[in-house]
Amino acid sequence: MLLPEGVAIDGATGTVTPSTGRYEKRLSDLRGFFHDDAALDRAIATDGDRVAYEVIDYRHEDSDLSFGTTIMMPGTVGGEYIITRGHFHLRKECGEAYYTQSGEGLLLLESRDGEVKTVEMKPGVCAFIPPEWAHRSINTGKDKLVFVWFCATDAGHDYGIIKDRGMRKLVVERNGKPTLVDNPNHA
Ligand code: PAN
Ligand code: ZN
Repeated sequence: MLLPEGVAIDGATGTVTPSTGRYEKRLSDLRGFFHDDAALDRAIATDGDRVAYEVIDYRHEDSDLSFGTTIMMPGTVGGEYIITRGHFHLRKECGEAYYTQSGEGLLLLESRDGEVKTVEMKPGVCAFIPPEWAHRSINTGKDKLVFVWFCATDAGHDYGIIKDRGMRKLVVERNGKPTLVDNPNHA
């Protein structure tokens, strides 16, 4: 039987204590997700293959509910702000919530039929991600972007569609400001 417990989440660093797992994605892991792979190669050659984001979870297979944090580094690749891969959930009834703790960003969402929405990510805002909306978070700030996510344990991730087709929109830095533009590679 699972026992109740308090889990400490540091909103500045994103550490989760206790946690059940973690992974990180480096720039090279995001090849095919940014719009400009040549710019990605140049960024890796210049800065090294740095960590783009880290995910820490509190997750028990015997419970329907999981949560954790995502910690995103600042920066751009070919003018595009650092992104997560982005995914649909495999289980079609599964939504999610993203509660931003620190930093600033944009949550980019795209429905199955191609509607695009954004939700501002900043401390105090909990973004509701409905089922059947692909979601990608984007760090548009100068500091780390840290958010807590709450999701069904067995929601599952489908990365294929986003990787193959791309999302319809990109968020790029224009005159120092985040700007939503069409993705020239969208298939
Ligand atoms: C989040 C994401 C996390 C990393 O936990 O998985 O922010 O983003 P990608 O999985 O798109 O690389 C979530 O949405 N879980 O369902
Ligand atoms: Zn998700």
